Amino acid sequence: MMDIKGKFITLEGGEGVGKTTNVPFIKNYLQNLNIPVVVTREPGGTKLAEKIRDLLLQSNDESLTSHAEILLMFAARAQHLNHVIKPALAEGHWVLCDRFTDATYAYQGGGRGMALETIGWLENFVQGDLRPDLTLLLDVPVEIGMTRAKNRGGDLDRFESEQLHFFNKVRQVYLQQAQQYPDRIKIIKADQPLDDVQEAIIGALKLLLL
Ligand code: T5A
Repeated sequence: MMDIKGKFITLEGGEGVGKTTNVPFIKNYLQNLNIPVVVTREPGGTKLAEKIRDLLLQSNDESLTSHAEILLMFAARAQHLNHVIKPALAEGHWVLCDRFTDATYAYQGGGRGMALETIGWLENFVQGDLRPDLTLLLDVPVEIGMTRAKNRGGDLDRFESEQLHFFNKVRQVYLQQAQQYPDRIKIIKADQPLDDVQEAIIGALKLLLL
């Protein structure tokens, strides 16, 4: 069993909640405390896992089944865990990951309706007992997140093209997860000015620094 020395932080939330915006802020905050940080994302984070990301996010003529979708998510995660996350943690780096397995519960479980027990089985199979030390769940009403994501411009990916109903289920499962794991998952109210969001993020990070 690998000796884990660094801390594993994940950022979660629906579309357009501000995860990508806050990644550099968290990285700088930790680096200013002399903590070495590896920033990464899911799906993706390795060469092969980024190829899987393309398969997952692009729309294709051949529809992707929900079984294929979840297996690809965990295939990418297996690569990412073994080639990036676990080695970094073992070296004492902190890992900051934009989305992780809570996204699978929310999107494939909530959005697609896959049984949460099945996801739990895959989680144990691929991750063993590795779980994030802290998950920052940026939460905004779905309509606000979708408007922010659309206003950012560019084409919508395969998930962003889903409807309101899908994203409401995604948000509902995220909030359920937070209720189930209150020590690990901290809800950050993200429909407020960025300065206030970042103050709340620092408050949650300080829990890891005690
Ligand atoms: N997925 C992923 C699964 O289905 N299962 C899984 O297991 C995993 C890991 C990946 C997709 O894959 C799915 C979920 C996703 O659909 P992604 O690359 O993570 O996609 O991208 P998105 O979630 O689509 O992320 P977005 O880029 O849409 O949202 P972010 O990063 O949360 O939002 P961000 O930071 O780009 O901000 C959006 C806009 O809002 C503004 C920003 O400036 C930006 O313009 N903004 C604010 N505006 C006002 N007030 C604030 N406080 C603001 N904060 C940000």
